[in-house]
Amino acid sequence: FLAASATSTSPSQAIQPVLELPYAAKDAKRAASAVPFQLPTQLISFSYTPDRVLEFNDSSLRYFVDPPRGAQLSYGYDRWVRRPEERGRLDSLLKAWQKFGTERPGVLGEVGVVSWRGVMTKILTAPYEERDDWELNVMLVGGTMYFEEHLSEEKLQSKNDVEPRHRIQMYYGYSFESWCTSESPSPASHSGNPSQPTSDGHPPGWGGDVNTNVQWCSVVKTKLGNTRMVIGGEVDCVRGRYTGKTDNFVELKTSLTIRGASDEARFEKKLIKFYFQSFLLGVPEITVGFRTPSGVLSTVQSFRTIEIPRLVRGKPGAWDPTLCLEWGDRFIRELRDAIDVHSPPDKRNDGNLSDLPVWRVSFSPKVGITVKQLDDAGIMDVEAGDDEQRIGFLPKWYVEYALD
Ligand code: 0WD
Ligand code: CA
Repeated sequence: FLAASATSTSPSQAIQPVLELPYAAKDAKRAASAVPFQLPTQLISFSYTPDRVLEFNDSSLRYFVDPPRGAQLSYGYDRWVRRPEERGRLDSLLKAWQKFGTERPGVLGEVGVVSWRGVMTKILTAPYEERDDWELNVMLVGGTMYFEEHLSEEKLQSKNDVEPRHRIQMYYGYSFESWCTSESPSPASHSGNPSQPTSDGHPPGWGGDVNTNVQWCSVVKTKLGNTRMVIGGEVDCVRGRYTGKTDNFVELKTSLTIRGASDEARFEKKLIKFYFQSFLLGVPEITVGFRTPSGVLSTVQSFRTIEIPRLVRGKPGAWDPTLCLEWGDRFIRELRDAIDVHSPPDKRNDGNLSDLPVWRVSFSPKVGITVKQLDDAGIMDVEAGDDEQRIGFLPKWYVEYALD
């Protein structure tokens, strides 16, 4: 372990590190001991409506259709209804988890981690992350750790003020989702001449204008090593009929057309994120739309999620998923132990509700992770930002329910 240094970037966050996990050396020559990961199964699903209202139904679920080659991914850009960036609160996942627990009490046993899938993806891919740092807020309530992504004010700001060039690239991804999906399950593909408008005034194959408020989310249970986890995430569409299982879920991605060896290596590096993002929710298929720099869809290729590690093995951009699982398992166990040891005994689990400790995990690429307990100012910062009454970052209603 690195020597403990108590210097903090923001005076309001810090007490002192309670845990420092150095970067998992990816060139380690040891045989990675396989940490098992249980196939995820869906517990419950929900939808966000165009007005960003959460509903426990599948109204926002979309169905895969083959997109027209040559489709223009900038189509509809000026009509994009864009959801403002917000803090990655757990509230809707907790509502779903509570609903499941109320309807089917006691089926799951002790759950070690509750998190959005995007956060778990960041944790597992950390050993290979070379550029982006990230932070989490963590609370331990009744034996379960809750993870929330922490975005500083500057990070939130910069996510909202993206450059036009970057903004249109983000839109290409959402537009591809529209070209690839339909509101109803239908065997017909989006065929026809993409330059010829249909009766609704849109080119054939267009699945409807983009509104990023709309999402369909699946909540699954799984297990990493000995830790049972409940993970929620957005699912782009299903192939064929929806059965309530994850086995025909499809993740949609766009990427620049590969033109040479260095493009290929870059794509293979990117596949680690595609892989873990889908793997964590049990999504078996990733369909990638390759596009020109100006946003014309050139080719479409589907990958079977479980085959991706074999595809990159031995290549220039190679990565090893067993190392990530091992790192993730170690991260979870050591974080939990550190929190346990440093929580005042009277505030563990059934202690004073309003006073639960909140922990800040900070990850720096190529360095590793530090964990600190937030001081009062840090906790106030985490609690603020909306009208919900909170204990740390968790809604008060949820903490009361969880400890009941
Ligand atoms: O706003 C935030 N900072 C966060 C939002 C942080 C963490 C979670 N969330 C929300 C998500 O919007 C969603 O409602 O939690 C829910 C589940 O997210 P997830 O599935 O865990 O998120 P992730 O795996 O990171 O992303 C999945 C998809 C993305 O697809 P691509 O193919 O680009 O990976 O969710 C979408 C996006 O389509 N997405 C967003 N869309 C609009 N605004 C955002 C966002 N901030 N984040 C993810
Ligand atoms: Ca996607």
